[in-house]
Amino acid sequence: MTRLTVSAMLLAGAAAIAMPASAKNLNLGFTPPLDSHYGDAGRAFKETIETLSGGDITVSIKPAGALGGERDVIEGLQIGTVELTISSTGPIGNFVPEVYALDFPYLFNSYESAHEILDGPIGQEILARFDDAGLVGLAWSENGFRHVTNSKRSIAKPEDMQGIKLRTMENEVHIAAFKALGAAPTPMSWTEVLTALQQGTIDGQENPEQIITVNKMWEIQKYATLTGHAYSPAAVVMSKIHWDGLSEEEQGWIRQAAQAAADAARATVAAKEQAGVEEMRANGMDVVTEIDKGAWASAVQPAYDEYADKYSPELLQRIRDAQK
Ligand code: EAX
Repeated sequence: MTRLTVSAMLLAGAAAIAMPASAKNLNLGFTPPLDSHYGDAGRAFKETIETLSGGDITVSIKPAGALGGERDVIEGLQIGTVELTISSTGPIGNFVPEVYALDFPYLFNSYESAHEILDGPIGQEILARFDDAGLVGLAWSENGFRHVTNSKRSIAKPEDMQGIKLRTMENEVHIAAFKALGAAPTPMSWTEVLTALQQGTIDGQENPEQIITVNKMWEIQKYATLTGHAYSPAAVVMSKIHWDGLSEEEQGWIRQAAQAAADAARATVAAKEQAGVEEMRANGMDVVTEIDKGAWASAVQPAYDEYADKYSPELLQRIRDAQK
């Protein structure tokens, strides 16, 4: 046996002695960079759970798509290869159909009403449905109100979207909405978007201001339009396989950490969104801020006509009624 093997075994033995028997390390993946509202949420989660557990539970943050796109990571949670994620709801409807009720365009009137609804009975009922998919929906973090960027032209009216090759999330309600606007929606994982924009295989994409600024999208997108066409929650989700391996006390700590993550993301968006629009302009983007939201909402109505009855129409109606 070589000296190297012996020292490696001694190191491994020492590490095992140093880590308490109940020690658990959880990987937490998301697609935005660490310097983002998702990163702030991830750090809040990590700090909270490591404090509450006295270090028995540690978290390894895996930003910028390190564990794959959002859909891949959700599949990883289902089979237990990944423990945790903070994921926009975009692809989640494919696993938990009730989540589609949150992705309809121009559904939420404001951040305040979105938070109130998501943290109230409706949002909690939807989180409870994650169980059916081998997932544990822990809390509603935040991505933000989504806006359109593109490299072709300044867009102000719905008809300006005609023919724009626009990347969408893998979300059939969003695909239907941009088809109704006359665009050519192209669903793909976020991990492919920046390259596709650089290569010109797509003309544009749609995301909240924070995603636009933290990815310095002015380097590859000349135009932005603050359409605010959909509010994007971000779910804090755990693999049920790993959740079931936790004690009740540890599960309580995980829930507290998830809410701390959600609060951190919302605080970052509230603090940075307006300055972010100025940053987009300062970096040369042509930003259209005033649009006729009524005209845009009417133009995407076919998405409701096609999907409102398909995915938990009762939830969708309750969300609309709660904002009257
Ligand atoms: O990192 O796929 C998307 O557009 C989502 O907004 C994602 O969180 C971006």
